[in-house]
Amino acid sequence: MLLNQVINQTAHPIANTSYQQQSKQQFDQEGVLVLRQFLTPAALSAIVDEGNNKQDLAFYTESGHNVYLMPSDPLYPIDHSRNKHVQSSKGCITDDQIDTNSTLRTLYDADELKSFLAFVLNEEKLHPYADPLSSINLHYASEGQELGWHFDNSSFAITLLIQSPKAGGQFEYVAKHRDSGQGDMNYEGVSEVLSDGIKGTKLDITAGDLVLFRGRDALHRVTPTEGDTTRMLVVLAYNSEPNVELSESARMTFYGRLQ
Ligand SMILES: O=C(O)CCC(=O)C(=O)O
Ligand SMILES: [Fe+2]
Repeated sequence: MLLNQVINQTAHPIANTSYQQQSKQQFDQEGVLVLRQFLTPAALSAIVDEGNNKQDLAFYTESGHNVYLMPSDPLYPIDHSRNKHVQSSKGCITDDQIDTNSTLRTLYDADELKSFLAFVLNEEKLHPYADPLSSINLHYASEGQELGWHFDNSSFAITLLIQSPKAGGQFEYVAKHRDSGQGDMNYEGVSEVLSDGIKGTKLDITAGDLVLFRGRDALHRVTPTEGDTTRMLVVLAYNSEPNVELSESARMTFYGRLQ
């Protein structure tokens, strides 16, 4: 499939300067940008097919972790927001399992998309991961599976919702909930979210939407899938520097293997 058959460029003219500037301005203000119906119906349907065909290859993980995705700190109690555990469970297929001629690869590799995203993210250039697993991931959340509250390790995330469950599977976030660049942990604010004192904003997205967010500073979660339709979501992962591999510990946790 050609790029102009993959991206709905009528709604999202990513090569257009004023569209780029308007997108960047919105992203800077909100910390989140949703490009609704970014994929054409044909591209979405091809990706749904690939997702369904590959679901039995998925590696499933279930873990308890703190919101910082870091080893616990013995200086704080176990129920302090620094250490408090939340649960995450999901299945995942990795870049090496995505077809060479996949629509996802056409999208991921496209210079037009990388330039657009780099502009919005205020990065010079975007690079793929140097390891064979981490660039394109397809996540599966079947009934009861969820992602607990967390801050990502990477500074930005690009996701594409491929299939919504019948209910649940709701992405919720609290934008700009800390300033990690300044070493800010915001234990108070995290504690308020964990105790439901601060509610996350629900992002109302449907299959085919692209979402860009600053996951290192936005606290976010995905509520449990309800019903027998699996939530499918693609993560397009890039780096601001070339030749970066995802850490071995993260690869073992998420994929169960290094290559
Ligand atoms: O599934 C989503 O919508 C978000 C995924 C996410 O937060 C992550 O993979 O870190
Ligand atoms: Fe995340």
